[in-house]
Amino acid sequence: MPEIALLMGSKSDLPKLQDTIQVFKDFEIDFTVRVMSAHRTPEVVVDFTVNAESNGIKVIICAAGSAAHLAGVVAGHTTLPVLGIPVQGGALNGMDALLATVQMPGGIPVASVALGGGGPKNAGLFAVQILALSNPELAQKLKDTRKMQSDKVIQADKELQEELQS
Ligand code: RP5
Repeated sequence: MPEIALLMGSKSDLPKLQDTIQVFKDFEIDFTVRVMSAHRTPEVVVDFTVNAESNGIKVIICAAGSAAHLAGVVAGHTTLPVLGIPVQGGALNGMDALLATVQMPGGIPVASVALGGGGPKNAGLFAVQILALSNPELAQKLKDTRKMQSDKVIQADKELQEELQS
């Protein structure tokens, strides 16, 4: 049963969410990915969200661009943790989506990741970190991944020093 739901406002968002999906694959997490829009299919969004907890979902990630209301609407209908991915693109290149996602009113939290760059990947990792609170095996995998990441940087620095000395 999926514990993470990744919702996107449009199928056109999918290419920007590959890093998020890759995290779930890397950590062997059961996840569901859906297209639903706060504007174009609001009833679908509400129906999915009010049933999410009883369907076993523990974290909901919402990705949307432009007037990005998906994360806010979802957060208004659940007490599950909601992460927002502002999607780059459109006339303002995502600045509108960033502000819409991050500037939530008090009482209805949405944890926004960065616009572009590592944002989509970090949304996936953050969701895994939430699940890891009650899953020691997942917690260990996260620690191992961090260690591999650090090792790569240390190795890159070592190689750079060798290049500079040759
Ligand atoms: C948002 O509008 C979607 O999340 C997408 O980023 C943007 C444009 O959607 P399309 O017109 O490409 O379907 O709701």
